[in-house]
Amino acid sequence: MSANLAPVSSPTEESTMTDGFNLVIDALKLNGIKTIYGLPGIPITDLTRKAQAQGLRVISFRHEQNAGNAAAIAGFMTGQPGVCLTVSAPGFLNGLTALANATTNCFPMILISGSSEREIVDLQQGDYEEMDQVAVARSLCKAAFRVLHAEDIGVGIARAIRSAVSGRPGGVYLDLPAKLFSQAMDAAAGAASLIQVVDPAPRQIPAPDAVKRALDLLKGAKKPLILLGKGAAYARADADIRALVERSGIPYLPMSMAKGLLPDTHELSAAAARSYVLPEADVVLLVGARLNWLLSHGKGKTWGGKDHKAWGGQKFIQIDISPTEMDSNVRIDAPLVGDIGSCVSALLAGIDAKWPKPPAEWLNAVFDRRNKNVAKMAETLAKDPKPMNFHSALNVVRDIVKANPDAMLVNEGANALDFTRSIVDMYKPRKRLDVGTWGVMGIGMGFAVAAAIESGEPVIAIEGDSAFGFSGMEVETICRYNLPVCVVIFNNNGVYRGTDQNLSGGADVAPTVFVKDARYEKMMEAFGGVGVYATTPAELRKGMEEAIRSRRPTLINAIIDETAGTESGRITSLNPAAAAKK
Ligand code: ADP
Ligand code: TPW
Repeated sequence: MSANLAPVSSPTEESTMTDGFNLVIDALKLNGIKTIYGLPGIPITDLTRKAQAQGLRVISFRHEQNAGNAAAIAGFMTGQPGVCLTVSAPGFLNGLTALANATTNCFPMILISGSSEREIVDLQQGDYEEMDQVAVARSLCKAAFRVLHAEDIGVGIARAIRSAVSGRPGGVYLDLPAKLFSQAMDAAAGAASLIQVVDPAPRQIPAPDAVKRALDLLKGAKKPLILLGKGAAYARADADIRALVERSGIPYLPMSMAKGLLPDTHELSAAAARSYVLPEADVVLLVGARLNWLLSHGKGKTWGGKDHKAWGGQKFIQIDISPTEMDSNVRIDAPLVGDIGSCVSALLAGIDAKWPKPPAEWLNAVFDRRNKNVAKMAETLAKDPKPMNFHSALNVVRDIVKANPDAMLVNEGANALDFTRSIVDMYKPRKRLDVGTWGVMGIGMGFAVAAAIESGEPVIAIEGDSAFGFSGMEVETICRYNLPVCVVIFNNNGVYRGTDQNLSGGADVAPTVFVKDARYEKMMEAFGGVGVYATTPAELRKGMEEAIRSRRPTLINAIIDETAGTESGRITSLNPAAAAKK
């Protein structure tokens, strides 16, 4: 270690001074942060070096958006804010998409960015990478702070942590101008200025009358349904949520990232009867799920309404930590505001052995429908078409995940997303990580890296070929850190599929079409990982089994029928032109 990198955080006889670099690192460590996801450059290169020298793990990416996505999903997985570190203006902007996405998904994350000199930025005198970053970030995150003096670093980091994890979690921006890092101060005073945040995400206990209102409504239901969202997964109230479902005997539906909160094979799962239960249910208990577009805003035909805007007649009970979420789309008859752990345990206290199970008529109708759909799907999965299609490929992934329930599953694409979500069962909480509330492409490799780092488990990333392209360069990162990531690209030669024609008849291919038979597996080989070209389910299975066994970075180029995909996957309702073509 060179002299200028020696830790000076703990005062010794020789060193009674500290500086901004060390105070930032000490403040993060004091608050249990173990990993920084980032990309070095002016003015934070030394911060990354010193952080590594002082025991933080620094995971360096090839693009800040991927580092940001890694930090965001680390926040979801651990409940602690994930930290992303970027350079000024362009690096900051690259990280900002991930910060906004984290906020949209309620993932706790802190984007720390170096920035240029305030005096020059504010007079717009044209500094290196000049930008008023706090002003830009503010509208895209929960909170944005700037620290100008070394003695305020402790407060700045404490505020960032609290803002990220308390209440509804989200993204926080922390601006650290270049000059801050070299500011020296007395080491003892510096240490005293740091704050170890006490109870960063305080429980929020629901009001007893709100609990009673919810229980009364639920008890009177003839066709009750529980809807679990990713907030329920985030809340880590796994045992109580399971008890709520099992003791009440109410069928439940998991949203995408809530899959596995109870095993998808659970007898009360209504996942395979979604289009039946949503319009039929009379009382719906939402647990950490918003009535946003993913749930058709709680109204319209999906919910049995007579047209796309009409209320379907359901009554809603909603558990959420954010009071203003209530009534955001339809009336919430029984709002239950508080943290999910406290709310669910309060409900459980009222659900005793005498609790009336839902009418058998409802349960039979739901499970008949589900069992029929499961049987139909089993038939489709058993087919072995040539070329391989989404179903025959996912039949393999489904088996591999079943055999490796601790593995993390990352998933993005359109068809590659929708089919994986419905075909691949999850068995444990917080194992499925995907495009979330925005349906954003580009989370793949960032999520995969963080999933491996934070869990230590093998990671399977099921990627559309278009989706993969947004973060594909991070296969180098995966190889560099030798992470047990198996990327499976469902390669159908384009966005959604590979068969579109140029309507002008000109020489350019259609906007959705890629190079045919692209050899993505060679990208992994280029950096020392394992590449597999798979045209059959057997080859795919062999490649995946070997990847999980060896824990070596692996990329499987799974060749899928290029006619197999539907435009926009299953959200054609938002793409009227594609819907008309169906
Ligand atoms: P999904 O997309 O799975 O339906 P959403 O992201 O729409 O889920 O909803 C998650 C909800 O969970 C948000 O409204 C958020 O406020 C809420 N939430 C997150 N963590 C908690 C918690 N610990 N307690 C209560 N609500 C929470
Ligand atoms: C940041 C729009 C939604 S899905 C998709 C795009 C480009 C790719 C679908 O093709 P893919 O999957 O991945 O090959 P498949 O299985 O259907 O063939 N930019 C961003 N986010 C989104 N959602 C888009 C564009 C989009």
